[in-house]
Amino acid sequence: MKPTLRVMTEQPFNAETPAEHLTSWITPTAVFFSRNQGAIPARRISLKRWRLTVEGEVDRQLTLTFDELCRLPRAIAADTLECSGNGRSLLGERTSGNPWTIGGVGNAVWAGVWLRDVLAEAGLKPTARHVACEGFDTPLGTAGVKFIRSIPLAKALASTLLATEMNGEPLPLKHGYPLRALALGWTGANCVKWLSRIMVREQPWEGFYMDSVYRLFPKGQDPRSGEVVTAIKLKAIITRPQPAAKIATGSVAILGAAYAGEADVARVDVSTDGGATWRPAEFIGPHEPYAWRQWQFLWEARGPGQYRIMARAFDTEGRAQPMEAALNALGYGNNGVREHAVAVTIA
Ligand SMILES: Nc1nc2c(c(=O)[nH]1)N[C@H]1C(S)=C(S)[C@@H](COP(=O)(O)O)O[C@H]1N2
Ligand SMILES: [Mo]
Repeated sequence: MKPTLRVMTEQPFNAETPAEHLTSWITPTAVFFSRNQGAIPARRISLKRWRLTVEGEVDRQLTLTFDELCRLPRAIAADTLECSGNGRSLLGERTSGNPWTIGGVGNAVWAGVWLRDVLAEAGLKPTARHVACEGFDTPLGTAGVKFIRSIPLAKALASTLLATEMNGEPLPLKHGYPLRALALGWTGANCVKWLSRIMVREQPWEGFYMDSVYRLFPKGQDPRSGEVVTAIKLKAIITRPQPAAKIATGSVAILGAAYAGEADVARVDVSTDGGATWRPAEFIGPHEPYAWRQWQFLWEARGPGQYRIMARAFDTEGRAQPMEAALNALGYGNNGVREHAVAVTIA
């Protein structure tokens, strides 16, 4: 059977990964979630025509060809990418936006060059504080606002990859071919696809995608009163069994993943009785910075009945995943535990 995404909107194309495809450490590229504010370019740009410009608070403005970019030292990093709105439909309160369940997240191994090496070629002026990235995708809608986002210079220098490859292949068209930014451990909105222009600035970029959305503010307040969404929050998800699955009594492997953005997941606890008692899960597979950890919990399901299984993550800095996420007007960052509750019928 051909793997498929759960499509939420066709135009722009927004689709999430079904939970059964979140069980491997690397999310297969074919089912990796897709989130777009504008139109995915119709075809791959020719690499001969493609250029990356670097401008603003730099000593030398640069215009790099693809070959010139690829001559910089090669960088490889795993990174779990999550859309800021992931989990929105599982919030207690309704907020507008794409109705993600748990599949607005995926892990891949990305390769390319470090943004810091590109910035070093251009040379930073002492006034440089923020790095704005612009993609060449065409906006949808009458306002025609381009997807431009800036990140603080410190993040750009410390841990931001410019990726030309995803899981060992050229970046697929819908994930930003031929180049995308990846602020490692930060939400998708900080990871501009189809990257063509880098603007080094004194101030953050101002515009719709910086000031009106991707901010955490209470309903009815000015978006600008809220913080810009940056790092991905601590969260555990259950990938198997599916909600409302029917399973026979006996040994049941509960599978899941847990991620912590820039932090490291230290432990995942699992409850099979709706949160009354908890026991630690066991980690399986690779353990890399910025990447999720897969885990399993072997459960002896003895009697028939309804069970509520839950998972909760803890990081190495002593933080616990909240039982309920803090609410904000746009429903970002739902990392509450309740969304992982599933009803299991024992046959
Ligand atoms: N140029 C451009 N970059 C973009 C976007 C976009 O619409 N245009 N969407 C952002 C958002 S909100 C997310 S969650 C990620 C999604 O990346 P993916 O489609 O590769 O999964 O891309 C980000 N980068
Ligand atoms: Mo996103």
